[in-house]
Formats: sequence, structure tokens, C-alpha cells
Amino acid sequence: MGKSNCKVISRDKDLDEVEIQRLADGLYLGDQPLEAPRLVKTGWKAGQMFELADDPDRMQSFRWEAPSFIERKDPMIQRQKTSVEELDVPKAGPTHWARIVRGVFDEEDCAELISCINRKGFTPALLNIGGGRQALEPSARNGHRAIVESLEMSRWLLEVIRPYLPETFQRGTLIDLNERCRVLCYTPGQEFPSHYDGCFRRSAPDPRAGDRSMITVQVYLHDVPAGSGGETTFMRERSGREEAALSCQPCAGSVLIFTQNLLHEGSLLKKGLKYTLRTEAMYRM
Ligand SMILES: O=C(O)CCC(=O)C(=O)O
Repeated sequence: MGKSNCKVISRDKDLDEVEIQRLADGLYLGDQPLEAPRLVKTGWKAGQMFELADDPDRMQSFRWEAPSFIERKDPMIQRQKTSVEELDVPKAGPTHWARIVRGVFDEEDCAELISCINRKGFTPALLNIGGGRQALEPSARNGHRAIVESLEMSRWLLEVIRPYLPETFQRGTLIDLNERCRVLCYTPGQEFPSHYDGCFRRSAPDPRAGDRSMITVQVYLHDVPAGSGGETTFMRERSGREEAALSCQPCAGSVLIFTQNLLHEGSLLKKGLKYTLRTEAMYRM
């Protein structure tokens, strides 16, 4: 993440099982109660640093199994359920834009996806500090995260949302979606301060080396009720200060797609829970 500022935010106290379960009370996906997150106890300390080899995101040790709807549901049929709304973001135009696509995932698919991710469980979100290293800096970034690599899911998702992504963008050609999906789970008091999404580049020995992300794909896995906070908010800079310009309230199965040059935040979650998944559209120059 290219951080634009570093608001000081309070460190989430360790929640016990009962408290975690209570956060999900009253939240539903369709007619099913929303599954509470499995927060893995790590014992990590603020300021702790991790090398690539430490594998804090358990990419090597956890075997991911994709949700079954990916096999069962034809993405071209799912595409027919979608609709789009263009958003009036700051500096809106050909190079700066955001749109919300609704109906990308059905509610039962969001629920299955959350269950699959909960099998891995969430650990505190780390901050990239360069050279493949990460650090636990709750004063700059405070949330729970699970990263999964899922080619089958990113391919399915691309086929559903392809009409809403430009085939060419700033001289690049759309190749695929990043299979590295970062799933965030916010509990009350957590937020992701304003930032520009960093550019993800593929490197050798990946045959797609050189491909780079240009557009963020943010999937909302359930409804976050208005009044609970947890919006994705686009910011504008005015006289050197940042202010909220436009907020998107998460709605189950919808996907916010936006160019990576837009300043935004995951606004403070005041109550309940918020699960969201981020990947990005990859382009070849
Ligand atoms: O939680 C959100 O709404 C935004 C998350 C975000 O900005 C990110 O993952 O980079």
C-alpha cells in the first residue's frame, strides 16, 4: 500500500470467543446468520517484523480449497444477474473512475466463501515495508486479514465482471485478475486509513512477469448496515487536507471496481463486522 498518511488508531483488544460471536448477532446473509470470523491467536507484538521466509500469512502451510459454487455456477450465467452504477468520484474521467457492480456473487456464495476463508482463519493485517518484509504496525493499519491464492476463483470472478473492466487501459491490455486475494475482516474500532492501492507487479520466474495491476476489485461479502460505518470512502484533497468525497456502503455480492490512482479508506467500523475481499485487474504493457 502506498500510504498517504498515518492516522493513529487504537489497537484492537483481544476479543474472546463469546465477544466475537456476539459481533455477528443480527447480521445475516440471505436468511442465514453471518458466520463469525475465526481469529487465529498469534502472540505477535506491535513493531514485530517478518521476513518472506517467516511466511506470516501461512501461504505455504495452509492448503486452500475453493468454494464449490465456482464449479457449480457458470460465470456467464452469473454475469446476466449483474448491473452497474458509475460513481461520481473526485477527478472522474477516463483515467480516474469507480463503478459498483451488483449481483456478482449470490448471498449463499458469499456465505460459502466466508466459511472457506474461516477454515484458514484471520491474523492481524501486516504492513508491507519493502523487500518482501512486513511489520505489525497497528497504529497505521488495524484489521484482520487472510490471504488465499485462488486461480479458480479469480478466473471465475473475471468472467463475471469482464464487461465492467476495460480491455485496454493506459496502453495496457487486460490479462487476468490477481489470484492473490486479500480478505479483510474488521471488528468495531478498526479501519484502514486513507491510501492509494499499491501497484502489484508479477516478477520472474512467473511467465507473466512484468504484468501490473491498474484497477482494484473490492468484493463485499455481506451487507454492512448503514449506521455501522465500514464504508469504502473515496477522499478528496483540498488545501492540503483530506476530506470524504463519496462513500460506498458494503452490500452482499457487489464489487467496487476503481482505478488505483484514487485515494480511499476503509472507514471506521462502529459495530458488527465487515468482511471484504480485494484483488486487482492485471494489465500487460
Ligand atoms: O475495507 C475497505 O473498504 C477498503 C479496503 C482497502 O482499501 C484495501 O484493501 O486496500
